[in-house]
Amino acid sequence: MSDHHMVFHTHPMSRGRIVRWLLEELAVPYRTVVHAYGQAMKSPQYLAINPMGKVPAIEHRGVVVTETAAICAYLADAFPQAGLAPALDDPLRGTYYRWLFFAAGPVEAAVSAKALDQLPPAEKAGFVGYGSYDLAMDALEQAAASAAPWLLGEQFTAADVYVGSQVDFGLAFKSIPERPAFAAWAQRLRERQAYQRAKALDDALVAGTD
Ligand SMILES: N[C@@H](CCC(=O)N[C@@H](CS)C(=O)NCC(=O)O)C(=O)O
Repeated sequence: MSDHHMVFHTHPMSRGRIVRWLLEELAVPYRTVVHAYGQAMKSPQYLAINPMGKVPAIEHRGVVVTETAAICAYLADAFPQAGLAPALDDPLRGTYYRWLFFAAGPVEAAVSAKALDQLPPAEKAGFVGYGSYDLAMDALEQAAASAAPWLLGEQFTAADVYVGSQVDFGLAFKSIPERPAFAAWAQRLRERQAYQRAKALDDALVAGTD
């Protein structure tokens, strides 16, 4: 197999769904390897790919990329013809990085802490990267409200896939509050053909029909 082949390590009920959507947006060929949760994901073979023993991960051009946000950003740059990243000299690259990193760091951490009932006391807000759950949600709402129709305006990018997935999953799992700006952006995202293709592929894997 050539180095240029893409291998996608995932589980259909995981953050791998985000990467699947991005891959479908790119419309490039890839081979899916599903890893069962538990011991299989902690096998020496898979730990050699991701020492965290977690999915998703990709292998492409002889390189492993882990971390969903990094995979999205990497893939958008690796296939520039798809136009899923702003040009390097485009000032909107700043907006792009800003929301990608905001979602991968503060939003993920705030949502996880809330789900586990582990939110820090209010007086520690200055110490915690996300400040408070409400502060992080208010800033995320600003991002969603600015999407017209996408985070960077007319250009749909990997930031819409990654940050938008946090909103989409958050609404589905009720881990983020229901707000009109979240609902409106999520609705536009769900209408994308690549979103629907990716969802169908992963839902089929979950149902065991693939
Ligand atoms: N920070 C990682 C998180 C990856 C992660 O936690 N994946 C979960 C599924 S969504 C997993 O593989 N859990 C199985 C385990 O840890 O054993 C990313 O954004 O990709």
